[in-house]
Amino acid sequence: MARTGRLGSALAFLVAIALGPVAARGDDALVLRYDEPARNWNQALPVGNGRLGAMVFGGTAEDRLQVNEDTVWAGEPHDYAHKGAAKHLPEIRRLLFEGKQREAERLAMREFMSVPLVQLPYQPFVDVKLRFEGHDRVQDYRRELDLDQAVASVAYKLDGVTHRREAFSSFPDRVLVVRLSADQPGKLSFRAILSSPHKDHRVEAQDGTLVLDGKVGPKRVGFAGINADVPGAIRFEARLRAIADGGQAQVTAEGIDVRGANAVTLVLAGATNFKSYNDVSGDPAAKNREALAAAAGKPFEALRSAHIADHQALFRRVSIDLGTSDSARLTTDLRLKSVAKAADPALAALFFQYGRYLMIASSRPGSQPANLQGIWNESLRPPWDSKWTVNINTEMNYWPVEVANLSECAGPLFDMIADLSQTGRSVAKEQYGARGWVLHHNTDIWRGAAPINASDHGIWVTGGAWLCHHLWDHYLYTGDRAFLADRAYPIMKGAAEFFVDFLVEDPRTGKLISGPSNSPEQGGLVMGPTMDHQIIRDLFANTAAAAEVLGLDSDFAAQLKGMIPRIAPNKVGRHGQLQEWLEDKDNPKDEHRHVSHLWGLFPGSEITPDDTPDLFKAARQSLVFRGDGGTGWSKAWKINLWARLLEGDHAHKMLVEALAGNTLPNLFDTHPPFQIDGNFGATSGIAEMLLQTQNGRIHLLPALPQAWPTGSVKGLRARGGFAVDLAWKDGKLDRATIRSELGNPCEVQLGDRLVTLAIPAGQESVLGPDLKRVP
Ligand code: FUC
Repeated sequence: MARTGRLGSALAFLVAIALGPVAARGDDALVLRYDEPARNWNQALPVGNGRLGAMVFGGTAEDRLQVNEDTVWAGEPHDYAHKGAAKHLPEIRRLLFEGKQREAERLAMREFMSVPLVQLPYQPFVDVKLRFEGHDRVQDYRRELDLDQAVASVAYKLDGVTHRREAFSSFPDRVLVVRLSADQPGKLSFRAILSSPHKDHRVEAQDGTLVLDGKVGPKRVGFAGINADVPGAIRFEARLRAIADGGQAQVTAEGIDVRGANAVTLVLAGATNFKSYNDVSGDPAAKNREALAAAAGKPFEALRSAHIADHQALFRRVSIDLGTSDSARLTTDLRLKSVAKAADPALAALFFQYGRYLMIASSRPGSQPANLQGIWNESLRPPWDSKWTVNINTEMNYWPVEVANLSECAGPLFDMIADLSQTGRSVAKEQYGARGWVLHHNTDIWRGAAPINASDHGIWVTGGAWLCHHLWDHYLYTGDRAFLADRAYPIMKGAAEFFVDFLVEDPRTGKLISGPSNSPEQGGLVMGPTMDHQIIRDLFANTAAAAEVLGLDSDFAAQLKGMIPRIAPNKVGRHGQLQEWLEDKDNPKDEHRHVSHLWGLFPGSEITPDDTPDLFKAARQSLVFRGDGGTGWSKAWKINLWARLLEGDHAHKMLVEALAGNTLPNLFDTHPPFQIDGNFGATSGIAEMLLQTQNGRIHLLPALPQAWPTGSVKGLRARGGFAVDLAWKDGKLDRATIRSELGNPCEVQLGDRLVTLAIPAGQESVLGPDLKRVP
């Protein structure tokens, strides 16, 4: 007998049962609701603390929590740069300039790709299974995810006893917590089991704790028949402890058996030996012992309230009300099924907040950034390895982070960019003979930066430059000079240096162009894709602006500014489209999911109705040609693009199509399959419909759809250090409150009206329907 607990006082027992999922819940509008257990992973509900995540199934006879830890990856520290490849660069360019694309791609495939050719996959961690004998036919079953509390819960009745379970992943206490209870004394009995999909693992009982330790094995990885065997360096450990109130708990290697308890708190700690992309000398057992010793000593209520307080400090910064309808009474899966037919504005609001919830759950200071699946992955061979694809997907993950008031959650992205600015240096040097750093279209936990998979789409040079847009944006939103000086600028400078060395003159026009590269992910290897030029102009302009703010490198800033007008400009083609390439060769029937050349419209801001009306029209035409179809993330991008085109009804149409066609029962976006980018992209898109702040202007309700005639949003952020609350009625602004944190000049737009306000730092202005100040 390893552990018994008989101290459950009557009071603790009453508190435990009063805090079931129904009693403790806050706002109904922020709850995902179901009336049956998850039958598959896409119905299970995610919890996470940035690093440690779980998919909660909510079964009755057997419940499952599929657990992830965000540093469990295949592979080992490795420099992927292709040494000496730079000597082939001139020949690849020559072939491309001569129109010999296939030859250029073949040469590049042989001599210019990452070593090995592919990167390594993110891996699952452990499973916790809870077995309840006889819990087969239950009544009043209810399963929920409360976004406001970040708690997943299950409740049902069996033989007159109500059983409840709550699960959350605590950031302050660094553990996953499951609370089990029954509303009659002594009625809780179950067995908890730990397992792992990794072959190399064992489970044992140590001092009343169930311990699973294991290792990620070697992987055979490859692309198009070219394979490599890569050893695994990650060792992982999970520790599970049960703290029982009443009854008895026995821990053996087979599991934890609980008999006749009133309530039980399960606490799970998880860790690996990963320290950084080039250091795997950590001690997972020591980390877990420490986390468990601290957390398991606290009463459940203390764990729960610390978790909720931490979560709400972020989550409650923004509230949104887009109106409601009868659909709001349905379970979440049924709402999704009816959203195309019956208006459900509250589902749009829930989806917006779900993106914020997922950000808080998958990206917290010290964690890895949200990957293609956030942190939730059950497969040893996940789609696209559940890596970071940076030719759209990773950036889309972080589109909402500033505007939706979760600035701190961008920290892990910035940490990753800092790593890449180191690993990308050897790729810049070895493959391009260039200064600075470069990142191609993917990276993994070892921060691979070289071109992977195939030369036609893997050689795309602006991944790092695009990520730098997020660094500058963070400065624009926060005005954080120390961040700009110490973290952002040196990285941006390195990225810009690469392109100063890399850009070449187009012999046909004398313009500077980017290449070899591609327009993700179509048309193959080319010189001068439009997207690259938009991103490089943005990088140069932002880097020069950062240098000026910091009073540094004035010659370099002048050089960058001098190069911008020499870069090949955006061009309008013969179909009225914005050209995707230098040549006017776009196919108007092409409905490819990527809309890369519209980068300058969103997330970039060089194409606007006022400054570049012809390009604005051409970008719209290109988007019309691409159509309204696409993968989950493609539709999410189109929400943002239609919002930038100031067409709210079309943006709303894209949102409804994303919900109806590319959203799983647990509200995860599906490519298909599950890919989290579409969740974050939709959250950003909804924000863009309500508020835009590019180019120094705060544009209120720029793309309000007819479907949301009356509503409000509080706590959005605007570039320049502003917080914005909006309320509207009958499709018109009713009231806007703009709080200034930095005292920056403030130009506000509503329809065709423009006003300039001077709001001192720390103060706010309230504006009425006509943008007049309300006293
Ligand atoms: C890019 C996209 C795919 C997918 C993958 C993860 O390659 O083109 O659609 O999203 O990333």
